[in-house]
Amino acid sequence: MSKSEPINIPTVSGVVDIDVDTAYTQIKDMRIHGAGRIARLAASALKNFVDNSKVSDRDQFFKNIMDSGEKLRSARPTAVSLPNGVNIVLASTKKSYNLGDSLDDIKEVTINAAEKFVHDSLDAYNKIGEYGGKRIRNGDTVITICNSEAAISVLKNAHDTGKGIKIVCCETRPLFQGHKTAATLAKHGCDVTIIIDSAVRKFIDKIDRAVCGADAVAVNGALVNKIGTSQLAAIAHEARVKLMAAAETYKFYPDTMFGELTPIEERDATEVCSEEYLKTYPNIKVRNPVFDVTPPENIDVIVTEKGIIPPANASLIIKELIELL
Ligand code: RI2
Repeated sequence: MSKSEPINIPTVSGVVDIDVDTAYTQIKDMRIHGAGRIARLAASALKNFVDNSKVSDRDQFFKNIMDSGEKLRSARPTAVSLPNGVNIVLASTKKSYNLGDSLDDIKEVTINAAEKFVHDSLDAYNKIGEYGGKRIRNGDTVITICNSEAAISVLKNAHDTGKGIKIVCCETRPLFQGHKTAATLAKHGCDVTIIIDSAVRKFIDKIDRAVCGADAVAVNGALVNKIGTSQLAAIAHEARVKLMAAAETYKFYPDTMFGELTPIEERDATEVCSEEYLKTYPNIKVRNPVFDVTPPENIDVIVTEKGIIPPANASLIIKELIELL
């Protein structure tokens, strides 16, 4: 993906027919990206695994599907939606297996759990859009970063309810996912302007609200999202512009309650500089972290499908999530 490639606008898809290895590769190579999309793809791959399994021994089936879950979880390290999605589906599988259910019953339970996860994930966008959209005022100019379907849902809702908003999209180097967001919103009829990431402070006095997505929310309410989000949040905070993070509840990170930190993915140098440039200057080092951490004091609210919470209440969502897993 580069700024010169045609823009492939991502869609909010339901259950798709994809095997575990292909889903793993597509997520790892970012051919499918976005925290919600990769979680749904992983759930779809687990359903596909069940549909195509020829194994007749229930213990062997259980081992194989757990291994598939492990593989899918490892495709990308930061977006906690991926392990949460896999774990939510496999929690049903485990429960059924431990109850001594037949192989057919374990399979049915797993398929139902995968379909439910995808359905609930898509449903969450509507609720997040509705709740978040209410916090956007008539005539607001709203800035966003990267390509978050949850944030886009908020922006579409505000547009559709006739608030006459204007939207500014940070282009989001190095993969320019902001161009996708701009294209999606422009196709929806919104007034959209793209700016380069380093122009945020220059334009902040024209901005009324900021809205972004989430790859992970920690127990202290800190937000892990696309690189540049913490910079946007700091600039917004300085200018007294409120930042709303849009995050389905499966993007909250249970392990942070027990002391773990969110690992930050670092990707290849060729996403930042061309191969030719890197070959010409082999002594130049390139760093390419994909996410950063926004402290809770720079976040106004987090909008989830269960309602809007202040960052300080993240632990309540995490406690509920732990009960599901
Ligand atoms: P939705 C993306 O990561 C962005 O950081 C975005 O804000 C987040 O996932 C959430 O996206 P990447 O996969 O789930 O593009 O709201 O690296 O679509």
